[in-house]
Order: sequence, then C-alpha cells, then structure tokens
Amino acid sequence: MDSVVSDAVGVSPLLEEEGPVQPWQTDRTRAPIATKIVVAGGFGVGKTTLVTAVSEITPLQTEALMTEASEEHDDLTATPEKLTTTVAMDFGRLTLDDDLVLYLFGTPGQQRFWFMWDDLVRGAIGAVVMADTRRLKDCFPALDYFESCGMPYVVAVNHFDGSERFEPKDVREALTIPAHVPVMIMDARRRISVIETLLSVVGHALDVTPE
Ligand SMILES: Nc1nc2c(ncn2[C@@H]2O[C@H](COP(=O)(O)OP(=O)(O)O)[C@@H](O)[C@H]2O)c(=O)[nH]1
Ligand SMILES: [Mg+2]
Repeated sequence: MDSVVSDAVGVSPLLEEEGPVQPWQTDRTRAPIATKIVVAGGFGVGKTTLVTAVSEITPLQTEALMTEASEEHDDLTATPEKLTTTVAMDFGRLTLDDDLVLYLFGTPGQQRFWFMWDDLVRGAIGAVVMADTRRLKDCFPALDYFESCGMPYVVAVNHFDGSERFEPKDVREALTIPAHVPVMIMDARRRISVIETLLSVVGHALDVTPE
C-alpha cells in the first residue's frame, strides 16, 4: 500500500500492471502530504508562541503553572512575565496549499525533559531551532542534537522587542552554523513569518535528502 501512495505521482509499474491509471491516482491535490516538523530551542524562546501563531487547530499545549519548585531551574530573567512552562510538548497543524499538511511538535526546552526528544523527533522531516540573541547559547543543545542525529534543521532567530537586531550572518558566525543551513530572522507571533520559516525547513529537508 505504501508503494501505491509514494509512487502515485510517478505512476508506478505496479499500478500499470493492475489496470489503467485512474486520474485520482495521479492527482496530487487528492493526496495531501503530511509532514512532521519539530520546533526546538531554549526555554522561553517562543516555541509555544510559534505553534500557536499558525495552528489551524487549537494547539494542544501541556503548559503547567510554574511553581516555586521550578524556579531554580527555569531562568526567567529574559521573560519575567512568563507564568507557564511547556512540560511535555506543543502540538499544532497547518495546511498549506491544500495538499501539504504540517504537523508541528514543540519540544520541551528544559534539560530535565530531554529523554523525550528521541520519541518526539521520530518521523520528522526537519526541525526549527529557535534562538534568542540575548541568550544564544540556550540553543546549543538543540543544534548539537540535530547535528548529531543528521536531521535537517534551520535556525530561526526570534526577535524580542528591545533586543539588539542582528543580521543572519552574525548569528551564523556566533553559533558556527554550517553554510548550507538556512539562518533566518523571524517573529514567532506573526503567522506569515512563521510560515516562511516552516517552508524553509521543508525546502531545506528536500535539498539535503538524498534521492
Ligand atoms: N516581544 C516578543 N515576545 C515574544 C515573542 N515570542 C514569544 N514571546 C513571549 O515570550 C514568552 C515566552 O514564549 P513561549 O512561546 O512561551 O516560549 P517557549 O518556552 O519556547 O514555548 C511569552 O510570554 C511570549 O508571549 C516575540 O517574538 N517577541
Ligand atoms: Mg512553551
């Protein structure tokens, strides 16, 4: 069954043997492509904001009120107004062009939830690593993770009000991001900006995936 789906566009020899190809079998608009994209980055960088900005379903969030018990673990100096924290993950869905459905999975930022990452990234085509220029080093663990597992990723700098603006090339240098990895400046609160970022993940994943 898998081969019928994946070969529907290229018209598989298997289908020809089984009779004439029906128009619906080659009509790409009839077979939406569902892909999974992971959204990672440090605590408070804007992952939940990004998923919420584009999701057409009410994003599933597993936010919990921050308690005094998490105070010493979760650094709030850059986002003092933040009262909740993602303890498991964010989940949202975005349909583009009717035939490309993106499922977004936001990772929990805190180190104590890293044991979940291997499950969370399974089957994903790529990832967004969000960075806040005031706390660039917070995205190192995510960069290391995707580099080491070979998953295509783009770096998305989420600009917070009042933070100094940087050019993508400055961020690339500061984080030593390889030349083939896209680095973009975005705003997690703006739908268009988030869509641009997600499309660059899809494009980059297609570029780096061997035929
Ligand atoms: N000014 C500004 N605030 C943002 C932006 N993105 C997120 N925030 C705020 O920063 C805080 C942390 O964002 P959140 O999405 O919860 O971070 P997460 O821990 O990565 O999920 C929230 O209060 C957001 O409203 C942004 O682009 N600009
Ligand atoms: Mg969150």
